[in-house]
Amino acid sequence: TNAVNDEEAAAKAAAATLDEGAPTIFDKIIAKEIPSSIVYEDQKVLAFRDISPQAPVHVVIIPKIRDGLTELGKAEARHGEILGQLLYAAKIVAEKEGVVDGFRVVINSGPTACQSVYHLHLHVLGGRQMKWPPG
Ligand code: D5M
Repeated sequence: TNAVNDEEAAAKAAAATLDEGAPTIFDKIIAKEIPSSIVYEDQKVLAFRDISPQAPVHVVIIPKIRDGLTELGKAEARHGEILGQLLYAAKIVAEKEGVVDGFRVVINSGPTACQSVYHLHLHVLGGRQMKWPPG
């Protein structure tokens, strides 16, 4: 469909202009320079509602400090702790959102996976029956 093609085109454009040091829209969300609907926050991570929800519950979880983690495919051993914290935050968010009995966590890494923001993030999706394969 066109929607899928648009997503792919946007992801490729984002990757083509990717500068590892460049700030992303998520830096503005962290700095509260643009509004977001925050559902959970602690010292290390921030969780807010996705602007384009793909399920009744769709929350994005990010590390407050990117530290080179533009995408999961760039992770190094030193990122292990924050990666674990992000995954645990996904469970906290699922609980807060009332979907802990059935939810999905997605990480898109790179243009082939349609990543569009190069600041590592988890998607927490729930509130409806999920399908497999995810597409
Ligand atoms: O996911 C990037 C996600 O980020 C995508 O689902 C939209 C979301 N997004 C982008 N800008 C915003 C703002 N301003 N608020 C909330 N959510 C936002 P990816 O896996 O890179 O495709």
